[in-house]
Amino acid sequence: MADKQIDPALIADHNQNALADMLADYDALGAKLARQNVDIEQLTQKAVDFGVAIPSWGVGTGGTRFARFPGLGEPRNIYEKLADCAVIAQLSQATPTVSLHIPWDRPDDPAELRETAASWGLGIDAMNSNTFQDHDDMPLSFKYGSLSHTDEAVREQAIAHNIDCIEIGQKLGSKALTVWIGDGTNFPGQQSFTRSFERYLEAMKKVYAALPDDWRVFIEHKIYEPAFYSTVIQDWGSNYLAAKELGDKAQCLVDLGHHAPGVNIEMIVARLFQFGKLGGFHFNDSKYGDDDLDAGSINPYQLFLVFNELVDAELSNPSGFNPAYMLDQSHNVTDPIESLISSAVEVQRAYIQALLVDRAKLADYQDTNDVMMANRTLKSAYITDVSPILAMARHRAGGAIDPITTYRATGYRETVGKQRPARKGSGGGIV
Ligand code: LRH
Ligand code: MN
Ligand code: MN
Repeated sequence: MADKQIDPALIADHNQNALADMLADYDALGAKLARQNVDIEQLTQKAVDFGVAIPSWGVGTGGTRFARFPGLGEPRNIYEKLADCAVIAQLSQATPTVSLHIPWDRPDDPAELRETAASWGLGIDAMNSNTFQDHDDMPLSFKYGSLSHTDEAVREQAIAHNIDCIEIGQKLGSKALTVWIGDGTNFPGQQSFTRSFERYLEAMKKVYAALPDDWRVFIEHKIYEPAFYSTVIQDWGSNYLAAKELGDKAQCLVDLGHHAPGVNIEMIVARLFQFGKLGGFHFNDSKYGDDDLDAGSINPYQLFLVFNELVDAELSNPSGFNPAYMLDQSHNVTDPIESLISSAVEVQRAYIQALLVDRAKLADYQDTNDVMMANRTLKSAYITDVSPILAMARHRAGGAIDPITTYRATGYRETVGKQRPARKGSGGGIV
């Protein structure tokens, strides 16, 4: 039995107040769905089974690369980050795991960290390596790149760091390494596109060789930033080529904020899955670039369309379907616990809405080129308010019917505010 961060009696109290309305809404939705031959109970079970990992760095309020605005009770170490993640998990019942970033979360005693996480009912998701900044304990600088650096000694330092992340991850029970590099150039002519990619591949082969049999490595692409002219792994094309070159354990990770505005991300998802290379996601939302805003806050239709492809993929090839779902967000204008709860719920919502798509009808409309009805089929799933299903799933799993209101009532933020004095700082770091 896991320890609880929030008193279950307080959650039960709040749920009691919200229960009658929730049940009425659930029954009404159940009746409506039954008329479409959809069993609401099956959807509720899918919502109960759904999980998305919390990024450890998301519970801080570091925020932008321009400045830090420390929030009340900001976690100061990985244990405090896990405590906040446990609150999110308990209230939302949708975030069973935490994704760690090294060196930010380097544990002194991995076995103890694993136990602490488990005591709160949390598992450890993918390990994220970091060669986009210099480390105090490393002699060489990543200023001009890491895995693709011109200097072999820097590349070896970056390889060793990635292998270190795998080794820490093994002790924590993780099964995946996510590699995002900031390597690239700011000026035309600064580097050779071809030779940089060759050096990257050669280095990644060494990281790949260190992967345990049951691990995967997720390669994350990003169009630009911190490099503004060219980036070594800039899009899904380079990502796919790298993953293909490395082998079956290498797959592509899609961070929703890492594409040019207007790019059809859902189509990238379909292509990667079709060719066995869809590894996972960093869910977030954005208006302009890698804004790292809450999932579903700017373009919820895009999130739904991504899940529409995922549900389609799962139905077409269930045995080949195993993408890792993570959030990746970090900003500084909301309480991060509230934002992460909200994102988890929005990702879960998109999944349930996508399950509502009448796929047999859609395929018919597609085959007969009935464009209007094909589009309406998607839209009718998207405009269905599945909130009662999400609320019921939380309730049944021991979470909160209304997680953000319940969170506010716990006074958790005020309590940790007293226990964790604020840290001042100037740089935010590039996330
Ligand atoms: C890069 C990124 C990547 C990093 C994280 C902190 O922009 O999305 O996933 O590991 O931010
Ligand atoms: Mn990311
Ligand atoms: Mn990013």
